[in-house]
Amino acid sequence: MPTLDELRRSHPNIGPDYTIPQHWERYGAAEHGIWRTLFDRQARVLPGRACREFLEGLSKLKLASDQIPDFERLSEELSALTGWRVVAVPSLVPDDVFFDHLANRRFPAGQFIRKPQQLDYIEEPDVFHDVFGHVPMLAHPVFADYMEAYGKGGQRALSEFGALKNLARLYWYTVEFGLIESRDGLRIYGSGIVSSSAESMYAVESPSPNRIGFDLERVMRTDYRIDDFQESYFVISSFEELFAETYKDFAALYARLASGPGYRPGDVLAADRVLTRGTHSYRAGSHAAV
Ligand code: HBI
Ligand code: FE
Repeated sequence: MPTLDELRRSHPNIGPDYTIPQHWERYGAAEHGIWRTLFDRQARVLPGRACREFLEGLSKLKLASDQIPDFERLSEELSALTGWRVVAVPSLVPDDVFFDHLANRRFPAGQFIRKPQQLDYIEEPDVFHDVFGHVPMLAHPVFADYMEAYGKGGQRALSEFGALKNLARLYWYTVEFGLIESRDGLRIYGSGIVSSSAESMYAVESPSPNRIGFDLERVMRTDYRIDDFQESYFVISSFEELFAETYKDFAALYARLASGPGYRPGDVLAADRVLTRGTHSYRAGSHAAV
């Protein structure tokens, strides 16, 4: 990740909190066109796959295909619903900066949009992943509280050895790649899935991945892969359950996690509540410590 001084060369107005002006007026037709292409593709894929709360967030915030959203106007809509705002950042920001934003109900969103040759995969979060993928769920009051609590938990985890790795896994398997068992069936709420058309189909329909009932300690012991579709998804029953399971002091949990097994992304354990066992899953055991 570049330092603040390095970023200052391309973003002279960057603040100590890594925020930059969005400069909405500087996006060109080609950039709005990439947003439109991605938005329209997801609008076809997500009905029947994304959860109701995500789709309601999109419509409550009036997110639309025609152009990249103006963060000021979006923040006005969002703050009226849950008190969250969206601020622009160049891309990834350091962990302490990221957590400080979340703890104060500000979502840092990448200002740039991917290039036409990167429609299906980018390494750093852009405005489409961050705004289309993350912001709709922030219009949901319980999820909005969960994200603030995650930020506050992150600030505490920074001072505890090893805890950040465990907490990042929670973020990965919920905020980024979470599934929910709704009354209508299995649905997506994770931003990394809803912002990807191929993974939206894969996560809900493919026989390949495991789909396992969410368990906090199990998730925190499980490595994840960043370079391919997930081998396992963890499935919550409700956002209220997710919040209740995680809104606690993690001190005792972190102490337990300092020893005991760690799991590979594809492992399936005897204790797991398995919703669907993937066709590629390992019969697993534990390997190295977390
Ligand atoms: N910065 N902009 C941005 N977006 C992220 O999702 C993000 C980040 N910095 C750190 C980070 N995520 C993670 O390492 C933490 O959730 C652990
Ligand atoms: Fe993300």
